[in-house]
Order: sequence, then C-alpha cells, then structure tokens
Amino acid sequence: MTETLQSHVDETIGHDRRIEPRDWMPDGYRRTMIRQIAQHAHSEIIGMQPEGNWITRAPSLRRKAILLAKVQDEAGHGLYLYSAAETLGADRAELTELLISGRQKYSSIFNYPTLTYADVGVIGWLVDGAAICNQVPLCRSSYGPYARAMVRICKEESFHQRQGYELLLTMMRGTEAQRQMVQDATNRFWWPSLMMFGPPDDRSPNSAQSMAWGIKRHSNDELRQRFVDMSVPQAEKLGVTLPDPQLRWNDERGHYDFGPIDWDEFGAVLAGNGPCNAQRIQRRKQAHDDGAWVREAAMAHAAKAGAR
Ligand code: FAQ
Repeated sequence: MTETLQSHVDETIGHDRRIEPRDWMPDGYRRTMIRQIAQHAHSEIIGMQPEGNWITRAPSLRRKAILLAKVQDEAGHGLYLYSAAETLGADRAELTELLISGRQKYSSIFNYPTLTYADVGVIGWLVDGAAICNQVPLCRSSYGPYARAMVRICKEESFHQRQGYELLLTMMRGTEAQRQMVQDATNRFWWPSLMMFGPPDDRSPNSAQSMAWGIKRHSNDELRQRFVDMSVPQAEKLGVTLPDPQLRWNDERGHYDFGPIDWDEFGAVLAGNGPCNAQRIQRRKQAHDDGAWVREAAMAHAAKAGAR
C-alpha cells in the first residue's frame, strides 16, 4: 500500500504537479515542509522588527506610510505561511511556542540592527532582493499551498525591493552625509544578505532531499550566485561600492567571483549569538504575552457562537 502511495507521490513530483493537503505524503516530506514553512513564517514575523524600529522616526509622512504598509505586508506573509503550515497538520500556537523558546529557527538576517534610515532602503534592496531570488523558484515548489502563497508573497516582495531601491536613489542624490549613510548600510548588510541563502552546498544537510522532492528547485550556492550577479549592476547604478575587494567579473564562468563568506559568523548567529537575537525573541515573546487577552476573547466568542 505504502509503495503505491509512494509511487503516486513520485509521479506527481516527476510530472511537476502539486501535492495537496489531502494527498498522502511521506512523513519526511511533511516534516521538511513544516520545518521550512514555519521557519519562513517566523522570519516574516521577526522581520517586522528591524524595520518597525524606524516607523516612529520616518523622515516624512510619505516614507512613514510606505514603511507602515511594508511592515504590514510582512505580517500578512507570516499569516499566509502559518496557514500553509496548518494544512500539514501543524498547530500555529505550537509553532509560536517553538519560535519563542528558541527551538525553531528564523532567518539569520533579522538578527542585525538597523542603525539609520538608510538601513530601511538597504533592507528593501538587498534583503527583499535576496528573498525574491530565493523565493521565486519556490512558486513552483511541489507543495501546493506553499507554492500558491509564494506567488502573492513574491509580488509584494518585488514591490518592497523597488521601494527600497527608490529610497536609496533619493538618498544618493542628497547630501554627502546621506550618501555615506547608504554606503555604511550597504557595508553592514551585504555579507549577511549572502548568508540568507544558507550554508554552502557541501554543508547543506537538507538540500539534496529537498531538491529530490521538488521543494527546492536550486541549490543554496546557485541562488547566492544569481543574487550576486543581479546586485552588482544595481550597486553600480546606485553609486555604492559592495564591500568585497575580490568581487570581479569572471568571463570564463560568466558570473561574478566573490570573496569568502564568514561562516563562523553565520554559525554564531544561528546559535543565538548574533547582535540582536535575544532582543528579537524577547520582543516577540512580549507581543505574544500582551496579545493573550485578544486570543482568549476570540476563543470565548467562537465558543459562544458555536453554542448558538
Ligand atoms: N538563517 O540544509 P540547509 C524574508 C538553517 S524571508 C537561519 O541549507 P534548507 C522576507 C536551515 O533552516 C527570509 N537558518 O536548509 C522579508 C537548516 O536548519 P535545520 C526567510 C538558516 O532548509 C524581507 C540549516 O540551517 N526565507 O526575508 C539559514 O534546505 C524583508 C541547514 O541549512 C525563507 O525562509 C538562514 N539564513 O535551506 C521579511 C525562504 N540558512 O532546520 C522582512 C524559504 C539555512 O535543519 C523584511 N526557506 N538555515 O536545523 C528556504 O528556502 C530554505 O529553508 C533555506 C535553507 C534556503 C533558507
């Protein structure tokens, strides 16, 4: 019986069709999907904090409205993704518990501080840019609800990337101090953005199986290279220098070569020792505790409506 079900799954993946919630799927596939979707959802929710930090200090009403809308979009992405995880039988309250107790990961990038308003622009340009590079192929991921959520998320992330780049272009046309802010933010976010794609292929325990299952379509290094190739001309147009002396076009490979990534720093951030890990989790926990009365009221209302 399991063999027949397994061959149905293999055929579905082989024909590039989607696995849907009611379909049988191998336990490992379900676990991997829950892991990836939950980490992704947590990243969207924790990712609201670094930019949210600047909402009250935006330089104009227009910038404030743009930033508010972006941060709200990230909340929406988190919600679609938690819903997609629920279709696999995950319990959202449990996922939140796993996040705030440090047992489930979220993207390393959100453990870095946002020191100036230029960081808001650089997050849009580089962090959303890296997210798009990584997530566009996930629109064809083999799990239907995840793939469909990614379509909408990618559209919104593309818009975010453009608003970030537009903010930076405006700052680059401003004063020398503003140009320096953009350069400084680029210096701080460039390497952590490259780390968003995950460990190098030869040290990525999940990649091979996830690619065989059609969850991931490209390896971490392939997507990282795509991001570098895409970002270099954007940096040139902007007039900023990417902080990598080894960055140069390689005619033979048809790609940019780039310097070594500090994987020790990545490891430290994943182990909870990045600059803002403790603060991010503490804030999330506080928000969760502060929202307890809303959840209780909603449950009481639902119970009353059910009894009617
Ligand atoms: N940070 O074997 P692999 C965003 C973990 S959303 C933390 O290569 P996999 C939107 C990995 O989970 C950003 N942990 O793993 C936004 C695994 O842990 P485990 C999030 C990382 O899953 C923008 C272990 O290392 N995007 O930015 C990281 O095959 C602006 C071994 O790694 C997604 O989640 C990392 N950077 O590939 C919001 C996209 N990299 O569980 C606000 C979906 C790896 O085995 C503002 N996810 N790890 O202990 C994916 O595409 C994949 O999960 C990867 C990792 C590529 C992240």
